[in-house]
Amino acid sequence: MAMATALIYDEEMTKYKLLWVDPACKIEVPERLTVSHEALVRSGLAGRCVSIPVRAATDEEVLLVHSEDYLEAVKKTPYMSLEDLMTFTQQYGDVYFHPNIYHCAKLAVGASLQLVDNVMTGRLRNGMALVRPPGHHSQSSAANGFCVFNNVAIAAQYAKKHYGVQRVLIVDWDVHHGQGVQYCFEDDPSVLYFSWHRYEHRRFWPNLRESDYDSVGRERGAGFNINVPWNKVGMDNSDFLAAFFHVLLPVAYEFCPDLVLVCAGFDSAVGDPEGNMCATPDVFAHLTHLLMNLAGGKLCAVLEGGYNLTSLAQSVCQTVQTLLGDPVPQPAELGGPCGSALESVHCVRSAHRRFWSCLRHAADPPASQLSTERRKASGKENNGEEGDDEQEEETEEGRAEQVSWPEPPRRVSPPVRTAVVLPDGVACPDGSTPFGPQRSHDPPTADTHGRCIALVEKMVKNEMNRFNVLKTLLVQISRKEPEGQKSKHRIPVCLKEGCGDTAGFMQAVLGLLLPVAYEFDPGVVLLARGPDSGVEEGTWQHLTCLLQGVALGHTLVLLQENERASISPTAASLLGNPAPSLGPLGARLPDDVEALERLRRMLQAHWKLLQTTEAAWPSFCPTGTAPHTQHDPMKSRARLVQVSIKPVSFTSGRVTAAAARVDSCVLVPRLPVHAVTVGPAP
Ligand code: Q9C
Ligand code: ZN
Repeated sequence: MAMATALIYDEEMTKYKLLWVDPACKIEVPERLTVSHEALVRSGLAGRCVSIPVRAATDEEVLLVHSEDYLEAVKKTPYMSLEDLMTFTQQYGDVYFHPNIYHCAKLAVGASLQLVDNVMTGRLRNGMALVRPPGHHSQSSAANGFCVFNNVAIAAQYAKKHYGVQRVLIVDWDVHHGQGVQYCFEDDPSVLYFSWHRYEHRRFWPNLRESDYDSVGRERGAGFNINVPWNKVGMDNSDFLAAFFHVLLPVAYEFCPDLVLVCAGFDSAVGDPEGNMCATPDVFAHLTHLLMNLAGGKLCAVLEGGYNLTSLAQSVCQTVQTLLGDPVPQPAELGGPCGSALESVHCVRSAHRRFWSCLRHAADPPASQLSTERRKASGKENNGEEGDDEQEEETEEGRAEQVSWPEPPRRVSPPVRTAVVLPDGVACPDGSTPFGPQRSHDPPTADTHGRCIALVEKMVKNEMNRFNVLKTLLVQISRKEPEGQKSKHRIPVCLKEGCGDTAGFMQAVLGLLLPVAYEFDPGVVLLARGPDSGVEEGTWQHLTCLLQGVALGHTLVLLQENERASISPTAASLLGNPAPSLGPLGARLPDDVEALERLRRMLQAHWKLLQTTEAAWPSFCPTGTAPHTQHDPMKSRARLVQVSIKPVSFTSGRVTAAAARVDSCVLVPRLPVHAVTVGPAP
């Protein structure tokens, strides 16, 4: 049971709605909840979750965030006449009351707390609560933006109070700024709040100065409030992933939360009339996956917005299926972030570089900061395009809802997740399946090379990538100097103190390896660990887990013969178990941060997901190579990306253990690694 996923839902929360005409509120409908839940039931996902009953939050719990006066005022709403409800509503912004909303709001808080209880006690691994009303806009003494009580903020305070949680990470991927959450924790260093939001230089609701990137938190909480304002609509998967790779994930790993709460709004997905963004529903599988190994896997997602019922239901399914541990879909076409997204990322990184060691070498604030300020001040550059406000809204809304996108491909839930080929005398790790000759008359070690090749073939046949071309990402971890020519397809990364330096290692994984891996979009990942690599077991597990975000999880891991103690932890990671928390990461060595930053800047001309600034950097052309300016996997002859963290070359290494996710984990006695190279070498 410890690995199970909670689903919390109660039909009662569909039993309130807007009772009068209000164009600002008409999108917040009960069907948001019913379509989401029905999609989970229809897809069989609900049946795989543990269903936890909701409960009503107590006054004491609501008061963890809200004032007594406000609670008492809301308590009276069930007895108000329609006219009184309308009057009561008018003191707040973009929200409506209904005789049953107070009851539902208490259930929404209670559902969030049930989730925290089950995850914090270890009864369940993670979970999602489908709730109405949402919470992240509501404040100590105010309802706002369809929100009555701040579900997630209360959950964070509750976790601190009842479980002694020292650090909570709140990730708000809703397209609106959860200003209520920001106000609640602005001066609190124990809660790190990250929010991206449609901002458009303050022209978008809730039009607050404090939603901009320079609101970093106050006093002891300085550095613990991270705002990524989107100043244009149409942000897509690349833009969202860039914010994760270059802002959220490095900081989150450095912060090392004991619990991750997600303000899971899906109005940032394509088709949503509020967000007008272009991210496809499957991006939420990746956002979820990338967060799932923080806090030892303790992740609670609580529904916030999401107003396109089709997009909402698909996005909820992607999130829940990922929480359940199924392999994540192939990341859709990642063309790299747009200039406006990069400007935002650049601004956030420089605003936060004095607080976080991982950002210390972020670029200086952009020169264009001035233009940003100017645009904000004048607010005029859109003149001529913008007509009557109301009309604009209507057209925009209509446009968004007509957008169509392909239904996300059906995700597999493989019967065999991890197969192993083991050397003699090694027991099969729990949950894995032996691969290769298993009958007693088969020679035990006879053809391990053949078995490895057979395994790769099996993985490849299972799921060809969409180009029907096998692209291999080879990640080699070693203590030796790299050999051979550097190129966009051969990237040696050297750390001063080797792979044993967890902070530096994770910096390289999050800021370099993952963006390249996602953009490369391989069909299979080959992860090979050389002799005495020095990488800590837990760090290795994070690497193994994170790399399963690409190639539909097809990962072939090769371990050294004499490192048998690593077999079980590696198999566990391949099976989808959460990696252990690494502890707050200490300061990275300044030399390493600088070297990695330099490498990132050199490579960003070729790998757009490595970009962190909108400025055009001088193109880097390593001697003797002619990099393609345009990354076209069909035209590119080289199909092998080799990212080597602390130099490599295995020619002399004898490999024993190999493990592959989705149909495979091989332990191959005596296989020289270079023989396993799949596809043409560069
Ligand atoms: N075009 C949440 O997503 N503004 N709240 C409506 C109508 C209010 C969003 C303007 C949006 C509130 C939880
Ligand atoms: Zn929202």
